[in-house]
Amino acid sequence: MKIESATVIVTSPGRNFVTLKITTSDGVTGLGDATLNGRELAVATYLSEHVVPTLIGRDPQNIEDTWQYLYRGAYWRRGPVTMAAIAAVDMALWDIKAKLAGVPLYQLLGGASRIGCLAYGHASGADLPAIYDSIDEHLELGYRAIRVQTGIPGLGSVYGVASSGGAGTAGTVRYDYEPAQPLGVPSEEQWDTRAYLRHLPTVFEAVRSKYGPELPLLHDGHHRMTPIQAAKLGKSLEEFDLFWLEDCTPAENQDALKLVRQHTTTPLAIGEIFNTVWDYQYLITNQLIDYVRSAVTHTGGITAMKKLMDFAAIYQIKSGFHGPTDISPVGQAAALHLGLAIHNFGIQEYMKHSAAALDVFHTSYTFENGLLHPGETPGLGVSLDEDAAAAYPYVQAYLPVNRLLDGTMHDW
Ligand code: GCO
Ligand code: MG
Repeated sequence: MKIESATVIVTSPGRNFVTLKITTSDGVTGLGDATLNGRELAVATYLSEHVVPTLIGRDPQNIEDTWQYLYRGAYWRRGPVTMAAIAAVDMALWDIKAKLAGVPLYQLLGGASRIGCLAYGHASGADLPAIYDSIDEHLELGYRAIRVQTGIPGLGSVYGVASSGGAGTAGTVRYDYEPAQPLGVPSEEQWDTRAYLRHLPTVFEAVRSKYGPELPLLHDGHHRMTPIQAAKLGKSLEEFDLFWLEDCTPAENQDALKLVRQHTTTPLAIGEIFNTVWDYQYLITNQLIDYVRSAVTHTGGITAMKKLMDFAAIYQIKSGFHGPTDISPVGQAAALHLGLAIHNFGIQEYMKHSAAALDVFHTSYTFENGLLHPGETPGLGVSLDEDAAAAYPYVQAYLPVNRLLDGTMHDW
């Protein structure tokens, strides 16, 4: 059996997605997600110009060899574009292998370790009443764990807070939060870390007292704090028992996380912008994080993430795979098969895709009683309607940028 063709499909049903479709000489097809929010065409071009020509004629069953061929063979290693491209190939080959075996992919990864994957949803609001409404909506949808993001008095639009009527692409669908916008240039948001550090604990105090001690609550700091600020925040949130504080610092200076750890027992989750196990080596071996936040889509696919999670398991570090809507249904399915199979699953981020996206991608995963399950369809369990995809051409969209009140560029 050989790889006969590989095509890159860029479609924008409400937001952009990049999908690789591999077809074998036996007519079996596999799908992989290569979506990199705001930089989609870089990955699409990397795939079509540099990767696809080298795939034709290869044995689709040799997944590890193909992974190493693309990683080592490029000479230029790592980085989000390269690793998203490798991830797409890897997912598509696992999809094919599981279809050939006639089993859902998780069976090839060791079988199910649980009945389903606990999901968390995104609740947000400009103020407490809006946050309560959003949490209530999520609880009604069945979520059993909730991320809470809040507006900050005195600041305009900030990360993580849905604007009413729908933030982001096309402005038609309310995702609870969808950051990339088709504005020609990135929108500009404002930031004031001191105001945030003052306000956030008051929100968690109110939410915790309204919803009681059981509900797992999460929060995303989105890389905005210095280590000492993060330490202070983690400490001030301790009494509200967060499931995790995500991306408290940019984590480029990984040693700095020691300072955060010394000051707080609030669990830390980091890694959505990481793309290889090497980005985690120091954090894992020094036990500076509790959850691995990578997306299967951005970290070299299932092959690489399985190894990364096995490494993390030695240190009792669990998964918290990145799963906002910029991970396509294909990437989300890959995360669910892996999450169902590994022992050290922690939680899965889940925002339902828009109706338009689900018109293009047909999924077999389910969400019931707060748990996601990848379904029993052989392979990844996602198909792509290419005619529907063609009706949604690419729309240039950018993630926002962030400035402090005096105009200084800050981490978004
Ligand atoms: C998350 C992330 C996202 C990112 C987005 C960028 O925790 O889900 O921080 O909201 O901002 O993936 O494209
Ligand atoms: Mg995040």
